Amino acid sequence: MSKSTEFQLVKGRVFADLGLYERVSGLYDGQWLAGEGRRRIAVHSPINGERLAEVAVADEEDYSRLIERAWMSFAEWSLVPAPKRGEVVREIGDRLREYVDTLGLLVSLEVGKTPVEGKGEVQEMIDIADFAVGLSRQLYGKTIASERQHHRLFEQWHPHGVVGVITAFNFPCAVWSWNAFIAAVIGNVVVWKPSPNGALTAIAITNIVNEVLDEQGLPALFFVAVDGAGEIGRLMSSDRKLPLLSFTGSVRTGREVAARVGERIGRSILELGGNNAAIVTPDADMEIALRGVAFGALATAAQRCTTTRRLILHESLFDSLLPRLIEAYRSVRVGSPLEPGVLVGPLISGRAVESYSSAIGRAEASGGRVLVGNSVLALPGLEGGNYVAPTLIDGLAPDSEIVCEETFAPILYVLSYSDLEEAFAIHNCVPQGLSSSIFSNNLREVEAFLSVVGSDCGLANVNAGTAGAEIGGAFGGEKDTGGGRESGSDAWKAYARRQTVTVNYGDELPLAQGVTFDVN
Ligand code: UN1
Repeated sequence: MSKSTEFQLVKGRVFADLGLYERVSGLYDGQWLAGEGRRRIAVHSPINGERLAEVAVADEEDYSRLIERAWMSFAEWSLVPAPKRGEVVREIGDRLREYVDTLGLLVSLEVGKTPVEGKGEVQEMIDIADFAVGLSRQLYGKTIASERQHHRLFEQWHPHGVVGVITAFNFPCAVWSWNAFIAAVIGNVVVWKPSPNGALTAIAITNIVNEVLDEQGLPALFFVAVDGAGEIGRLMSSDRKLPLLSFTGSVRTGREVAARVGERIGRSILELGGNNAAIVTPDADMEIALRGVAFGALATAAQRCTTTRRLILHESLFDSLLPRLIEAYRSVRVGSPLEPGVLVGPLISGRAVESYSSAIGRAEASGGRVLVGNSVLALPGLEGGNYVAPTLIDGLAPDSEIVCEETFAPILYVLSYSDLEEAFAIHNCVPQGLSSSIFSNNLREVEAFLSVVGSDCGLANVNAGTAGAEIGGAFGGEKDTGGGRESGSDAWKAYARRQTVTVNYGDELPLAQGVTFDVN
């Protein structure tokens, strides 16, 4: 079977199963809005450049109506007891279980992940749904000992209202669900602006989750507005009717979003770029280090914000571990994710391929040496796809401009260190602070890495790669990464407003701090 026939077959099966068409609406405000008279954007597969569908996008008027409807839903949903809201999210998680394979394949078609990674992403949604169900019975507030007699002091957590979620192409559904399911059990309603490159996945998910709500006679809670040229994103950032906005994307756009949200004194959760490093010491288990670095640096074609972009290698390992890594880079299969054995799929767009080439050019101009890679690949039968060879570069200064930037492409900078203090200095010298890892079986090295003088990132891994976090922990990073936390642990608190309550049940009015104020 030719690659193109196989692609069409997979597409036909996925579209039929998920109720997608060649022309779809990218606007759900309680119902799918008809595309007539609306602008459309085309969604292309990065696998072969084929047009998957045309999506009708929202304009300003559509957006205002959508926000109005979302607040109407909130009035109803916020009165449902939290454990009951949890039950609804459980039903949603169960429904998603029925679609793991096809949704996973849609992720492959639309953003180029391997099916196992696409499926993993849908699994991540199911996991967070389970987490949110448990959370729906654990939205605890504290009771605090009051200093005044016959007074009760406690705190409670209320939903914000309508929460905006802007997601990137690279995790076209998991990142939305981290926000959406947790926000929903707290009582919020969610408005989603997906990346145009992940629009079909967003549409399919929105269909599935609202179907469950509809069956239960509940109002729509998960709204979606696909954006044509950034205007919906801008409206969301400036909109006081979105008290909280969660944004995942580049540092550059994140700065704009944060400024707009800050201007209106709203709240934001920022999940911006990473520039994650793995330190490998002479005391590492080299098999684990090799696999951990390769997965971290190559999975999802290096288009995760947690991708390993810098390898900080002890100078003694340049003759042993590095040649093995070069060999792994040489032999890893790049191609259509639909083909068995392929580990590295396409980049999302032609522009991403250009940034790959330009980053390598700049690295070479700064004294970098390409050890393997540096080629844009034209693969037979996949002419319209965006394929590049995974690239290793050494010889660069750790603080050189290109090493300090996040390039969303499979380029790994290999940097050398001689003592651990130097490794930490190199590690922490970039502006981003998302994920980090150390490969070592030496307790002292590991604990130093985890101490205050070690990794300055939001995520620290020991003998595990920088990518591939579980949903149970809070996810996010420091410095230019934006400080936001999503997913597990107590990240839910960002989706709620805390209210400190004082109740006087006595027959006097004692004042705090012993203040007296007698008016008669
Ligand atoms: C992202 O790249 O935006 O830890 C999120 C990981 C995934 C999530 C990445 N669970 O790599």
